[in-house]
Parts: sequence; C-alpha cells; structure tokens
Amino acid sequence: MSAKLATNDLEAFWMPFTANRQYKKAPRLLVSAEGIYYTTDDGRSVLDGTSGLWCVNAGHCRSKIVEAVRKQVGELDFAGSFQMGHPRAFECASKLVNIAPPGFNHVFFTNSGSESVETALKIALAYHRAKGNASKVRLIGRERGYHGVNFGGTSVGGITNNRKWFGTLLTGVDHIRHTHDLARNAFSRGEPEHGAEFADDLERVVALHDASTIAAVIVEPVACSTGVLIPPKGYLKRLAAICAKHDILLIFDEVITAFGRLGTSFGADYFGVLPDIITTAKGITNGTIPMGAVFVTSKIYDPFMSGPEEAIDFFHGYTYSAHPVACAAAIATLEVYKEEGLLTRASELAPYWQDAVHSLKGLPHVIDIRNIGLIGAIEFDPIPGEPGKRAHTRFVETFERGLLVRATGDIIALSPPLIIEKKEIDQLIDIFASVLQTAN
Ligand code: PXG
Repeated sequence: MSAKLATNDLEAFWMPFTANRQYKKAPRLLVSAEGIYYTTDDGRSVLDGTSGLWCVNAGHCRSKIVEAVRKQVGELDFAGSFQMGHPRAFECASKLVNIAPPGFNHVFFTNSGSESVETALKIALAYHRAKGNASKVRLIGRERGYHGVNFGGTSVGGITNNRKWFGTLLTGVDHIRHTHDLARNAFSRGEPEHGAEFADDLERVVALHDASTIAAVIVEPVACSTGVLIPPKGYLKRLAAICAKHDILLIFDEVITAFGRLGTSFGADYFGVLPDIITTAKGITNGTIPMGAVFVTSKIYDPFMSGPEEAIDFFHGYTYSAHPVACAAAIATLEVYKEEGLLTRASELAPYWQDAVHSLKGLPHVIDIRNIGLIGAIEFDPIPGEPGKRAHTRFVETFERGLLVRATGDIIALSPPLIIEKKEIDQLIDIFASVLQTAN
C-alpha cells in the first residue's frame, strides 16, 4: 500500500494531454491572472500568449463576467433544459444568433468543443434521415484536423497520436487530405497562394463512396491544434461548392475561430463562406465557465420540427446544456466583446501582428512562419529522431522568461488575448526572439 498522499501532492491529478512524470518533476503553476498576464506560484508575471487555451479572448478576470457569474450562481444555480427552461438560456441563444453569420438562427448548447462536435455530427446524420435520405451516413474529416476527444470527434479528426490508441473508432468515416504545403507556401503572410485544388480531394472521396452515402464534411476553417494550418486562398469556397453539389452538409468547427480570433465574429465571416453547421466553445464565455454551442440554419432546423408536435424532435442533450451560470457568463462576455469592439479588433491589429511574427524569420531552425487574424505559428526543423522536442524545449524556456506559448509537434502557436496592445506584442516577440536566438 502506498503512503497516503499529502493534500497538495501532484500525483493525484492525472493531467490531460500532458507528460505527467516530466511535468511533475518541474511543475509550472499559475495561481492568478488579470488582463493578458498570469502570475505564477513563485510570483512571476507571465504574458499569456495563448489566451489560456485559445479561449480567454477578452483577457483574464474581466470584472463584468466575474460579477455576472457571481450573481447568477447565487440566484439560480441550476435549472435543466429538458422539457423545462430558464430565461437566461433563451436570452443567451438570441444574443448569440444576433452575432452569428446570416441565417444561423438556432443554437444548441453543450459544455465543450468536443461536445459541440458530437452534437453537430449527430445533427447532420439526423437531418438527412429526417429528410428521407437515411443512406447518407458517412462522416468525412480531414487529415491533421482536431475536433476534440470524444469518439465522433476523434474519428473525424486526423491526428495519428489521438487516434491510434483507441481501437477502430467510428465506422463509416473517411478523410480528405490536409492543406499544409511548406514547399510552395512557406513564410506566407495570411492565406497562402497555393492549394485551392486540395479541396478537390473531396471529389475523390465522393467517387469512392458515392454522395448518396455521405452526410457531412467537417473542417476547421483554420486548423489550429495541429500547428495553425491556414487554408489556401479559395480552398474553403471550393470545398463548400463541392459539398453543395452533392448535398453534403458542411460543418465548420469554429471552436477556436469563432468570437473574434480572425477579426470577424466567426471564421465563416472572414472567409465569406457559409457552412450548414458551426461548432463553437472556448471564447463563448471567455473561458470563464465551460460552455459550447452549435449553430444551425433554418434549413437544418426545420426538418426536425416536422413530426408530431408532442414528439421530442432531437434525442440529444446534456444535463448542463444551457447551464444558467454558463449562460450568464456568455451574455456578459458578449457584452464585453461588443463594448470593446473585440470581435473586430484582431483585424485592426493584424498588419502589426503579421510584421511582428514575421520578424522572427532567419532565427535558428525556423522553417516557416504563418499568421492570420491574431494567430501566429512558427515551425522548426525537428531534431532528427526526436519529433516535438525542439518546440517543447522552447516552450519551457519561453515560460521561464515570462511568456506562455503553446507547443504542438515542432510548431509553436501564438494567440494572445484580443485586448493586447502593440507594445505588448513587442514584448511578446522580444521574449520569444531571445529564446529562439539562444536555444539549441
Ligand atoms: N474543435 C476544435 C477546432 C478545437 O480546437 C475542440 C474541438 C475541443 O474542444 P474542448 O473544449 O472539448 O477541448 C478544440 C479544442 C491547442 C489546444 O493547444 C486546442 C484545443 C484544446 C486544447 C489545446 O491547440 N482545441
């Protein structure tokens, strides 16, 4: 029998997506946060170059959101949404619909990006069935896509390490190719020139399975988790056209790109492409309380409303769908976004940001730099035989020097809160450049 753990022992918490043994030998602990800075347990200030995990778009501990949460939890701590309701849920959905791309009139609430993805995939399948096309059952994802960690999202996802441990996953899933093309597009500023034709890979998949068997295609407008893969110019439009031609629903997974990250409310607005379903989470509550939301158009919603009025129209939902505290946080978050113009602020900062991240070109081992909205990524040549090590070492070193970045493979992603000022962008780049100059 092992000795009883001390109350603050690090062993008990099995941390997600973490090298637990390595981390616990040299833990990095954050104890408070305000604006764009975290404070560590040893009292150091760390610039949050990742908006938490791509979620704290308005910066940390915003008083309006904190107060709304405080008030709501003391007034109505919980009320379910199965055959019941509470006013905040309806208010929240209406306000979300108001900032969504045209036609997205309905919102289904979840508690995370992963749940939003599962919900969207189920909506797509049930939609075709409700329309009398029950043979449309296949789900198509994309290589290097990340759609959370539940079985549907893992199946349509395209990250080998996330998939290989977990058996055969969902049946009836296929993938189109990814859009990363360093040979032609390295050091592109914004959307890369080459690769719109990668969308035609969907025609290959349609030819293989036949459109009559395919329900939906899911892609991230910008594939952030696998290292910020920015869609080539014209790619998403071409993908949408192929989907429309074959009556295949297009799902945009906007868990990261929604709520201002690209300088527009949603990624769909940025690229001028309207999908059929949009998944969101993260920035919906500024990361304060877990919440996700799936947006659909009336084209998708109406067929669900065609059965007997007393019949449940969609056999799906979570205990915490539209949790009152999450709704209060989301409503307050939307107010902050609106009052401070944060949904479009990234478009004002983007040119400055672009120049700033591209100033890192030429530093040791940098083989690509890419940017869009208030997102940047720096790709390194891998250490032979040790994939991911170069970026991880830089991530640790950067944290020690007062900047939080996110490492994925041999890529470092940057996505600071949308409230960042130009002089703070300079600070971020200075710290990062100093690490790149000195690290091996
Ligand atoms: N879809 C997309 C596009 C995401 O980026 C999810 C779904 C899943 O969301 P939840 O809330 O279930 O985690 C995500 C999440 C990273 C990183 O460093 C990215 C995510 C999560 C954690 C880290 O790139 N994205």
